[in-house]
Amino acid sequence: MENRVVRSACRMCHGVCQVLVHLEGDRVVKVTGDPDSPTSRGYICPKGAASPDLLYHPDRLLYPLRRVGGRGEKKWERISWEEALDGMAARLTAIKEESGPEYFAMQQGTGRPYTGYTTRFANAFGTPNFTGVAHLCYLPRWLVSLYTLGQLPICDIYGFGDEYPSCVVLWGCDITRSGASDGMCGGMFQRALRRAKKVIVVDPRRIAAAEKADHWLQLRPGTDGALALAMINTIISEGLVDRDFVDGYTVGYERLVEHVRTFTPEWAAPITRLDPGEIRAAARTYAATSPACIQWGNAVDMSACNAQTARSLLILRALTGNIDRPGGDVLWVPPAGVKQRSVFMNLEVPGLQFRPPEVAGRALDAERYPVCPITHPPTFWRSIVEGDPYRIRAMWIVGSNPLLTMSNPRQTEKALGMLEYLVVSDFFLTPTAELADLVLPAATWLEQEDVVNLHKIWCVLARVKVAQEGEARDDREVIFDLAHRLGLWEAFPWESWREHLDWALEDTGMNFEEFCSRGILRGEMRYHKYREQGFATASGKFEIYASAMEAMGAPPLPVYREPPMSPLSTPEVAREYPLILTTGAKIREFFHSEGRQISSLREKHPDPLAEIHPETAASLGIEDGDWVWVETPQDRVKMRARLWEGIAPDVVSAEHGWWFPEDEAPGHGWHRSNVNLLFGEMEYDPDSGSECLRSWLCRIQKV
Ligand SMILES: Nc1nc2c(c(=O)[nH]1)N[C@H]1C(S)=C(S)[C@@H](COP(=O)(O)OP(=O)(O)OC[C@H]3O[C@@H](n4cnc5c(=O)[nH]c(N)nc54)[C@H](O)[C@@H]3O)O[C@H]1N2
Ligand SMILES: Nc1nc2c(c(=O)[nH]1)N[C@H]1C(S)=C(S)[C@@H](COP(=O)(O)OP(=O)(O)OC[C@H]3O[C@@H](n4cnc5c(=O)[nH]c(N)nc54)[C@H](O)[C@@H]3O)O[C@H]1N2
Ligand code: SF4
Ligand SMILES: [Mo]
Repeated sequence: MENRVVRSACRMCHGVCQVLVHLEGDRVVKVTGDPDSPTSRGYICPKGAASPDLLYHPDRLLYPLRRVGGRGEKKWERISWEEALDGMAARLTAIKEESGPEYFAMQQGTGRPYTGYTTRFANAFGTPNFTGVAHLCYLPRWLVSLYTLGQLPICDIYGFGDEYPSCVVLWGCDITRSGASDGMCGGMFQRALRRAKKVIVVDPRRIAAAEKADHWLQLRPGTDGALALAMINTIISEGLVDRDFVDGYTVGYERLVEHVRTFTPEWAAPITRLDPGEIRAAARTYAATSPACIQWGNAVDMSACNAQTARSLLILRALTGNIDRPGGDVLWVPPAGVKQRSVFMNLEVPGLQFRPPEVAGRALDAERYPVCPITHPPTFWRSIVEGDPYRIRAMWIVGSNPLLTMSNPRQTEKALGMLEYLVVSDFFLTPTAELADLVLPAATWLEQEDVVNLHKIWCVLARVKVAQEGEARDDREVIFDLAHRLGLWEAFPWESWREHLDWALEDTGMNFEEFCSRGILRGEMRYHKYREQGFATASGKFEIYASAMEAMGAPPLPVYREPPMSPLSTPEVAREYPLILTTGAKIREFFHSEGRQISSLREKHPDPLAEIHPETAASLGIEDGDWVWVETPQDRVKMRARLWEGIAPDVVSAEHGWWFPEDEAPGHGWHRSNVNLLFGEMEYDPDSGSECLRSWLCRIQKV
């Protein structure tokens, strides 16, 4: 048997690492890090190494299945792709003709290879109802970046400008544990941390980077907005502002000075529970050590003021002159000639806009959240249950498991049961997929070819198809085929996926095969671009005072809002539920609700964990490893206690995404340890509609 090694790009998470795929004959036997990769330099995490276990997993969906019994009765028949897609096209056409395109909805989960193609399909079909998780993951940060400076700033850790960050801030982000996020590799970030003179960590948990940090700000969960404002206040009042940048390239500074006058560290101290001196010291370090970059994370996205907090963090970068300078937070230049398909880079390409204006008025969430790029999920699911303003009839979920990954899942379950027609594309029969009428088997990254660009921006990577199990298909081929059956050629003018890839590369002078032999194409980075071309905003400046936010009815200068359930906002609830709950810090071995059936990963992390301070545990008679109930006014779930002094005595951190593939179908015990059951209807962030998943109230009891 011939042994080969193929260079490709991993996609067991958002995907940034270039890897080597080792084959014996046709069989993938191993995946290892690629030492020559500029994006990852040989790094691989446990999920990446487990890729062959996903590819060959015996439970994988390999053929389209049609439901034959009652919903959730687990009776299926295998059908051909022809039959599956013909049937789907017929149902969607009938619904469109009888009721209108808005009676069909789509959902996707986190960013995946097909991001941009699902929205393109929804737009082309004509439905404004596209939902998912974008309101509480990454998109609020990205959107306010567009409104503030025209592009998302990203940490410059690669040394392209011969400088590395002297100060690194990790704000609600634990990238060295998770492996990767938002297009950055944890291994590369570890190098940046080692090289930095100063490290600042903002996290209620003592993450690995906090151990050696110069400042670890262990704030009360959900209060990042107050801390950021107090740091802005300090930098202004102590004269640490980079005047050249602020005077030359921003608007609204004077109004900001007035606005933050009362947001002193003394104001923030009782909110964040940090010492005013600690806040001042961290602000001074950040402002005085340059270049500095802020690696911000998902914790910023899930509060009562996520867009506002993100705005404050953008303003901190501008006040200190760290925007688009080497070693700071930069605006990447994408590789020349590659047609940018990423939603994060190119808004011109049809389908990359989340809601076409001509159908926006028929969306289910008429009273929109201004910074919510999708149909607001809680409003969406409620509208199905209540049939108000109308009840959608059909839905296609591509790669999401909302029963596990979204708040208030009992309502979601009810809603899914009320649909006339549900299609789910996935690798496995998850608790969500089990409720479908039709399930479509998706190809893993080892079965796909791609010009990988989502999230990274400064480069594109080659992904090479090396395997094919059963009839699993690339979701994008499925979207193309269905679109063509529906006559949507204008939005999908390519006969095949490969033709599309060749099209995306045509201006580089390479076809897909030639690109694969190169493996990576990089943009030619230039810094300080704003000096010649300004910023891509209405004023051409960095908008400290954001006119775009104002136009949408959102505060144009950043504010802080207290979580709707907290010791300060609901002291009466806090008497019965005295602990502060944060959920969903990412697990190294799993991607959200994925991977629980992969034994090489599950062995390393067998049970759902809730972290509790040893003193708190002792007062409740709980020992390390005990099963406990984590309970909120909404519901309770069972988790294993992990005692840890790296968390404050009144804070609990619980993992998300837990179901038990080894348990009986249907359901696989999804009610047992699913933290999202703990969150029901609530007061959502008025800008983004985000749920407050990082700061709620709970109590703990031994099972
Ligand atoms: N309480 C709480 N809840 C959270 C979070 C939290 O911090 N706290 N985090 C939130 C965040 S940040 C996010 S992004 C969401 C994630 O939410 P989801 O994206 O819904 O979560 P996943 O479990 O990653 O994915 C769901 C399904 O997609 C399938 N899948 C994976 N890749 C593919 C593919 O290429 N094609 C197809 N068709 N299917 C695929 C998987 O098998 C899995 O069953 O969860 C959110 N949920
Ligand atoms: N292994 C693995 N990697 C992943 C994922 C995965 O599921 N598994 N998911 C991917 C996705 S979709 C995302 S969005 C990213 C997210 O990855 P990150 O951006 O790193 O975010 P999280 O891991 O969700 O949370 C980071 C930190 O936030 C802290 N935290 C909790 N509450 C608060 C708070 O109120 N304020 C502050 N400042 N910090 C708080 C937690 O203690 C945790 O250490 O990871 C991606 N990478
Ligand atoms: S961090 Fe993500 S891209 Fe890198 S090896 Fe792990 S799963 Fe793959
Ligand atoms: Mo996410």
